[in-house]
Amino acid sequence: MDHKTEIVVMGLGYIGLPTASIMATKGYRVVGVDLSAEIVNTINGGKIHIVEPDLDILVKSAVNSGNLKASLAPEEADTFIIAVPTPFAATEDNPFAPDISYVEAAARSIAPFLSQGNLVILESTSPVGTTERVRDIIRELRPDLFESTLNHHLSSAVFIAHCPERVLPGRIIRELVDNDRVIGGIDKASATKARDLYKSFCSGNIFLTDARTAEMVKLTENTFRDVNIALANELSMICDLLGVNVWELIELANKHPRVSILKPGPGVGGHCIAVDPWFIVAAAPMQAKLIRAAREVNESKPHWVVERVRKRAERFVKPVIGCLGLSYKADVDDIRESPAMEITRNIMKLGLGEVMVCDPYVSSARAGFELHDLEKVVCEADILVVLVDHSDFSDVDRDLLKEKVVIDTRGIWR
Ligand code: SAJ
Repeated sequence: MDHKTEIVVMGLGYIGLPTASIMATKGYRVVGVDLSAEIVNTINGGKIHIVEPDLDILVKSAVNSGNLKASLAPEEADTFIIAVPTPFAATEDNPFAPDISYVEAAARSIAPFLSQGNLVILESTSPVGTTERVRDIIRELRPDLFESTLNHHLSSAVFIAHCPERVLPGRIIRELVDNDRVIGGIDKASATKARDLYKSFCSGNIFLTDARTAEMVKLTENTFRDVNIALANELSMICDLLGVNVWELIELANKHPRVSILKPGPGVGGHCIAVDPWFIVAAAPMQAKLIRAAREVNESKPHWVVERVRKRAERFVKPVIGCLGLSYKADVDDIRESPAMEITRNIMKLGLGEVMVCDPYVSSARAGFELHDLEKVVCEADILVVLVDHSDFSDVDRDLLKEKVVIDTRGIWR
């Protein structure tokens, strides 16, 4: 029997691990590559290092089937999928500079293992032009792969495409299969070749385009959401000033058939929506005025919440302030770019009194401070600040809240 690896997935995070596991359960022989020995060992033991519904069962069955193996280094395969982080890194010249160094490093590390006819897919959300950069790196390191292109008039010696992930944390496994996908090839043959692969495990429609358009489509999707959340956040601050209940306002405005306002919150977090719009701003700073303003509104919201807490604490001598939630959104463990984390830390810095924090999804070690049970925080706090709408929080006995100051940034107790 041929045990050759068919797919190498670079990066075993929130996107790479579910993708590698789904493909393995569909029968592909997959090697998942990560820089962390701890992550590699955890996965090879059939366990996971992140919290995502049903991912544990999926990874366990993928590893047990013998089709998924984690490794510290890539190897030869037919297809290489890059699913590594693309954060932004402020520099002196450009405060919104995208950092594509992980993508570049992944391209460099797979280059020695490529053969003609292989397919390279970039799944990471990337600034426009990154897929071309991947091609250039591979061409520089492996000119031999491209020589026959000239000789035989093949459209691609190595097929390279961008297929941006679109899954929603908390629903990743379902959305990986069900969502429509956009695939942008470095050329037509690359897009078609990538479609054939995705068709084997995606039930959604697949739309083909060029790589730059696919990159911009993904950035646009997350920017759309950011701009719309910014409107909700701006309304929440305006309503506070005008004495209008923002939750009722939005509910009623949304009764209009063509109005659909999103929910205000403590700010916008996560590794995607709070980051990706900056890639557009960085690429077109003079044109991206609305996109930048929306980012600034969403970034200002955590400061506004801290200021509200400070004001409401004025009538106490040393209040106990209970902060509920640290993750960037409900029912996930991810604290990357979390406004809840930023707010909690800043409240602690103010030194107004004792700060007690609860998040059922996050450990004290990861938070960097002590966490408490929900019941303890709710009972002991004078001021309760709801920062995340975790399901566990909605059941709190309303009688316990009667004597307390409540700042509910998510509107779960209204
Ligand atoms: N949020 C609000 N109000 C809302 C909706 C969200 O304040 O009405 C906040 C959340 O609390 C969170 C942030 O926005 O802090 C982002 O949460 P989210 O659920 O909107 O999105 P993500 O970051 O978890 O996932 C997004 C998704 N993109 C879109 O919905 C356009 C997902 O499909 C992408 O795959 C993902 O980014 C990604 O990886 O790019």
